[in-house]
This record gives sequence, C-alpha cells and structure tokens, in this order.
Amino acid sequence: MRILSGIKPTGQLTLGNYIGALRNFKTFQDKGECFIFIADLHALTLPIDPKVLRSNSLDIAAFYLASGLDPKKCTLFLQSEVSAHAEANAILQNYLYMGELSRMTQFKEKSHTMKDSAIGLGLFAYPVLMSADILLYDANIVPVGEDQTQHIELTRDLVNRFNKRYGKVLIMPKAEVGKVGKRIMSLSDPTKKMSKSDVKGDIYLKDDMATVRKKIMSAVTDSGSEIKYDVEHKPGISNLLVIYAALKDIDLQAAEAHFKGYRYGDFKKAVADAVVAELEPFQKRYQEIIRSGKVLDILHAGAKKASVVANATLKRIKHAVGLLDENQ
Ligand code: ATP
Ligand code: LTN
Repeated sequence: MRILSGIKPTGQLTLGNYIGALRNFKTFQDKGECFIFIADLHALTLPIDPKVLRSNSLDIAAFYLASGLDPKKCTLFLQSEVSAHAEANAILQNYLYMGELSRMTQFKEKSHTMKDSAIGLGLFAYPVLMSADILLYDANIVPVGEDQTQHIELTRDLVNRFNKRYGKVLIMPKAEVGKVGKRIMSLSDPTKKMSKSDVKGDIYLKDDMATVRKKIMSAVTDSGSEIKYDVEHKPGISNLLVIYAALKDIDLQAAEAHFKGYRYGDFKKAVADAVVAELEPFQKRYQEIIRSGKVLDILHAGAKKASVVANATLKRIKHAVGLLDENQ
C-alpha cells in the first residue's frame, strides 16, 4: 500500500493542522510505503515572501520529524525538488475542466475577496497540481483533514476520465479522514475552521505554553452549563471536546462522559492540560531537530528516493498520452 500526503508552507502550523493531518501521518509509516512532502509549489498560489516561504518549509520538515515520522520508514521531501510534479501538472491540466475547478470550495473561499486581476492561475488550478502529487506515487491512501476531501474527489474523477481514455494507467486514490478532529474550529469563532492564514482564534504549534493556556481559557463557549457534544447549539464546547478526544485518542462519547458534571472553567483547564501535554514535548523535539542541522540533508535524500518513483509514473503517463521518450 502507498500512502501520500503534504502540507503547504503558507504560515505557522496550527493545532488544526496537527490534529487533522500531521499527527496522523506517523500511524501510516508502518502500514505501507509512505511519502510525505512539503507542498512548497502550492504555497506560491497566494503571495508569499521568499524568506518566509523558505523558513516555513524548513519548519514543516522539522515538524514532520518531531511528530515521529522516521526518514528510514517514510520518504520526506520538498515538492519543488522533484521535477516530475511540475511535468505531470503540465500534462494533467488538460484533463480537469474550468467548470469543476471553479466549483472548488477552497478556490471560492480564497478568491472571493480578490479581484479577478489579482487571482493567479495557480490558485485556480491548485487541484491539478495536487492530483499530480497524488497520482505520481500511485497513492492508495491520502490522509487529510476534511477540507481537502473535495480535491481528492476531483482527483478520483480525473483518474476515471484518464483511464477511460487511455486504459488502466493511473491508480485510484482514497482520502482518509480521522474519526475525531477532521475539522478543528477557531477558538474565537467556532463556526469557522481554524486555519493558518487566520490569525485570531488559532493555537500555533510554536506558541509558548502560557499563551496556549490563555487562548484555551478565553475560547468562546456557549450559553448553558453542560459539557455536551452538540455542534449546532454548542459549537464552542463541542470544538473543545473534539480537541480533547482527539489528543487522548478516545471517542466523543467517552470525552463527554469524562466531563459529566464539570464546570466550564474546569473543563477548559483540562483541555488546556491535554494540549500542553502534547505540545510541550513536541516543541522540545522540534528544537532538537532544528539544532541538529540535518533537516535539509534529509529532504534532499528524500527527493532522490521520491524522484525514482515519480519519474517511473511520469514515464507511464507520457507514454499513455503519446509523448515520445528516449526509448522511441
Ligand atoms: P491555509 O489557511 O493556508 O489555507 P490551512 O491551515 O487550511 O492553510 P493546509 O495547508 O491547507 O492548512 O492543510 C494542511 C492539512 O491540515 C490538510 O490535510 C488539511 O485538511 C488539514 N487541516 C487544515 N486545517 C484544519 C482544521 N482546522 N482541522 C483539521 N484539519 C485541518
Ligand atoms: N492541498 C493540501 C496540500 C497538498 C496535498 C497534496 C495533500 C498538496 N498536495 C497531495 C495531500 C495530497 C493542503 O494541505 N492544503
């Protein structure tokens, strides 16, 4: 089995990225061949300072390692360092269409406040490159948070379309979304997704522990006093329950039962304790990894390994569509 996922280095990673994606990756490295990358080409789809992009990319690599990904078991690499991604993108863009791309929620959310003259083609064509990422590795499983499943559905449509025309060339991928924590909400507005481009209401993986506690203690809660999972009537409490359950690896009923009779204040304190217990050692590992100075070497070695797999698939795709290669 092949597993592939990535995170784009657009900003400081949040607890949402951690619970929805990062934390789950390591569970796959013993289940099959695992490819985890930094989607740095995708980060260019909105304006970003080159220095910030470089430092975010290194940070994500260090976070991957700190989360327990082992470069011996799982290939870690930069998307831009494996040129097959850009080449496959150039071919596959002809098999996804304007109508379906313009219906993508992420595109609509990111572009609705922008003028047409400011929206780059890369933002619109984002799912093409993402499909290339996935298909180049013949990935069976793509672990992601809920917001990315629409892009993976589109990749599946592309596979059907392409294979119908050229025979069985591409492997059908499937999104794998965690049971608890697939969509962590903002602490200041629990009806909105916690997202790294939204500054308020986020817990950042680099926040110091006092800040983490403060943010959780001042999270928006709801009227009433019961600790209950009810997204419609109690979005704030439900979000904190999800965070707790995900970090403790328990289901929501067990979390609810645990907090029966708790007051909001004590409940929030317990959630803050759970987040600190997870992030404190994680940050220590991150610091050690950055100090080791080995991150770039790991990424370069990963790109070499990834290129072998990606180039083989690219060759298959090129041959299928009729591009001549060195053997013809
Ligand atoms: P941006 O705000 O720059 O769009 P983002 O925070 O949404 O970024 P991505 O890089 O798009 O983050 O996502 C990285 C991974 O984290 C994806 O698998 C995504 O589904 C997951 N993810 C992002 N935000 C959340 C969230 N709030 N809850 C759960 N998973 C999330
Ligand atoms: N769009 C993803 C990042 C990403 C990705 C991928 C995830 C780019 N290519 C391929 C899974 C598989 C995001 O996190 N926003």
